[in-house]
Amino acid sequence: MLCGCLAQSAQRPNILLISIDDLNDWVGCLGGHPQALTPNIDRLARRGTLFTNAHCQSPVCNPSRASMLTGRYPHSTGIYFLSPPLTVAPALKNVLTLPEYFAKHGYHTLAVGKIFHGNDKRFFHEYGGNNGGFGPRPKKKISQPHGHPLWDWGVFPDSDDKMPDMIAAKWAINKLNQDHNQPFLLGVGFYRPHVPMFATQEWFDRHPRETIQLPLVKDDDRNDLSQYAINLTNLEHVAPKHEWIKTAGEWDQAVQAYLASVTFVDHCLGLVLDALDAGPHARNTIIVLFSDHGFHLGEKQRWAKRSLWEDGTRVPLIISAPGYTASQRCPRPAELLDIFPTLLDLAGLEPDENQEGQSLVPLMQNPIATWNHPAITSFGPGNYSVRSTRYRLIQYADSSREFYDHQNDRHEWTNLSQNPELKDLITKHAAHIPAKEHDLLSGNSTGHKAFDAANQRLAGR
Ligand SMILES: [Ca+2]
Ligand SMILES: [Ca+2]
Repeated sequence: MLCGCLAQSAQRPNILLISIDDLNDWVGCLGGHPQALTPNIDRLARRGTLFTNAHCQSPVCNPSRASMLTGRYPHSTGIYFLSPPLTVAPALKNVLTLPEYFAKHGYHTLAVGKIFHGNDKRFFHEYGGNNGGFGPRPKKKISQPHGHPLWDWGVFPDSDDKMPDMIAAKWAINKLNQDHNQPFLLGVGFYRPHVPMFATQEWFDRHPRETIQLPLVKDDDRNDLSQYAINLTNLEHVAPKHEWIKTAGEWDQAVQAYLASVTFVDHCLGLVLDALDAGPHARNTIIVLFSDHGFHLGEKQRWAKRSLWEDGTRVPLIISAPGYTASQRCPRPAELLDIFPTLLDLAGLEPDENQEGQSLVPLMQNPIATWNHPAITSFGPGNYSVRSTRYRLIQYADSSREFYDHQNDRHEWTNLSQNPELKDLITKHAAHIPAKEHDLLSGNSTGHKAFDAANQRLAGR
């Protein structure tokens, strides 16, 4: 039995798992911004299936990654926000994370950069370091004097070689050029476009300031939201206020810096893909690319992550595997926690019935197959989004709701939750809101503070 297993494992496909931090749908092939320049993500999409309706399980790094890497929803583990780490969650006590699971089944596991939200080293056989994480910072902020130390944007440093993402790409390239005795799982976790939105002059030159188009924002967009929704997505957040960014004349510069950061990270990805194609593992490697959540750049008069709207939840997700059809676009809802069961399926490993996601292989075989699994995202207990192929329902802890029709309203400007003709459809979506949810594990993070602040206002305190 064991011998058979080992013999099989030698032929299993390698896995290249690429994570990009805080990348929304401003990607050429997703069309989220007309000026997004991502030739390498686009070419990866052409060799596999692009899930055009993919969503995170939480619009915050730590819970999104904890969910994706364990195959469990935040509402099943209590990890809703930036703390605590997944290692302390009682519900995950005996759960193997994705690299640990593959290691147990004969894989050599390696990573560089940010795959987990911290502590990557303990989950992989080999770890190439974070190499400075969010990257070098100038002595004095470039764009603005106030706020969180990471919140800055502009041209910096003077060489790509000083960027952790470039160092990570080179580490990964070296590993891809080597022969391995076992199948490998290689994680490459890029940090940009996460703040600080710094990149060298070259990448800013690809996006000249005078040409920058701002995202479409409707001034009265928030008039059909509950006060709870506005509070939850604004109180106690660390991002700069939209009003400040506008009046300080920084909006176009921040958009330029985000686009430049995305084009830079896309360049790093391209180097890794070139090395894979030129090396010994070109024909037997599955590639998965994802971002951990979306990002607002002014939409709904706010910035950054931590929202249940399309800007907060939609992510790039591309899966390319040997023998599967290339250049496919799948409009069915996909979730990041589907990655784990999908990889088990593609690698020929037994499904793990405790996984809460679905293998996406049926959608790689037929991208428009019937699919009754909407994407569920939460932001603290009681706050859920349910995204189907066409619609999004949001229900907050105060029972207020939003309902959007993406066929006619891709920006989610018109809340249809009070439309009597849609009552049945809304009820159908609401049936997917979890009936049971894990308590919020305690921690000290922006998410905890925003959640507490919104709930205190609700209680009239
Ligand atoms: Ca992130
Ligand atoms: Ca609106």
